[in-house]
Amino acid sequence: MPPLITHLYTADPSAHVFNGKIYIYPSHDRETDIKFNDNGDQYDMNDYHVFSLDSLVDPVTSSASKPGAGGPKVTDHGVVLRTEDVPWASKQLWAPDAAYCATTDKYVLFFPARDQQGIFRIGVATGDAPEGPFVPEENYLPGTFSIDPAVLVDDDADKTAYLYFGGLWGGQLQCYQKGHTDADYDASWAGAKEPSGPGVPAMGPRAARLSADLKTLASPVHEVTILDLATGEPVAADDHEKRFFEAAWCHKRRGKYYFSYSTGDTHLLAYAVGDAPLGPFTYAGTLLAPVLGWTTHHSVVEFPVRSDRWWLFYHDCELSGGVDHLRSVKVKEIFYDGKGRIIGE
Ligand code: FUB
Repeated sequence: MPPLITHLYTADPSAHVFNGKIYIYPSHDRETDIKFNDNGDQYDMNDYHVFSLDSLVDPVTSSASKPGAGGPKVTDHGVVLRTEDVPWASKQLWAPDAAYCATTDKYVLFFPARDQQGIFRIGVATGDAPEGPFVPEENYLPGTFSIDPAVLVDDDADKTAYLYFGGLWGGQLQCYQKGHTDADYDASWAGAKEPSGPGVPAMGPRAARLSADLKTLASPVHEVTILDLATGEPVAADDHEKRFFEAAWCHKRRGKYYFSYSTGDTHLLAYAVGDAPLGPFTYAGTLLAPVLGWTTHHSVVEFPVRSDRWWLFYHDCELSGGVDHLRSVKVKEIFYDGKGRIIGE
């Protein structure tokens, strides 16, 4: 597939349909001299752009064969938030997401960044339109930590919203093995370390219910369980082809919740299925094989709404010739079989 956006490097695409259009909330990758390391320091992004598309020309049937030729027309709405706009943030605006809040009639951008102490937190910023601009809160969302926020607004009467987050290694999730408060943060786990060993379960992504205005957590932080289909037990920490690493996403189809994620150092997009927004989810397979580049990160969205056509937004490093921190957003259609399993790779 050709990249959707070729005038900037973009990654970690969170796509949503607002007012009949697709909006993409990606990271904005940039050149840096910072050396590649397992802490992800080279992902040194400092602003966000928002992009929109009126339609998705099917990349399979369109004549598009190279970047910029014949693919869907994408509008760049420009810079919508910068690090220097965010009072609590010091650096590294990583993978964002956004949601519409019916209670306030506002659009809310969720984003991770390091705070002044170098700890990753999740911030919120609000705007009047899906394309922003977004005004950040003075402080990060209380009770949050780590990276990669993703929001599911459920289709119940209250439009209950759930925030998923977390990421291992540079994302610091492994530093919260004792609990979810600042007092539980264990700096001795910082760096490329994670739980391991016979019988040790993988760390789960974190999730919580959001308040009606989407600006605070309305429930305690919960560790999401991903069960191994074969054993019925939580996926093992040493099972790097199945364990959660980062890039949480949750979408709902026909009453089932599909929780998808990156497996990190095995470079897969995996998914698990459950009956409730906070899980448990049972591992069900892979969505995407490894792409060119170390990271993989995505979103899944139905477009047009209620069409049962589903699209995987993802990224790879083809446009930069394989530079891990210079990625480009792509899209392709995905399909389900009669049992609701995603026909993956
Ligand atoms: O873009 C920076 C980080 O790389 C994201 O937060 C991760 O999910 C990975 O894609």
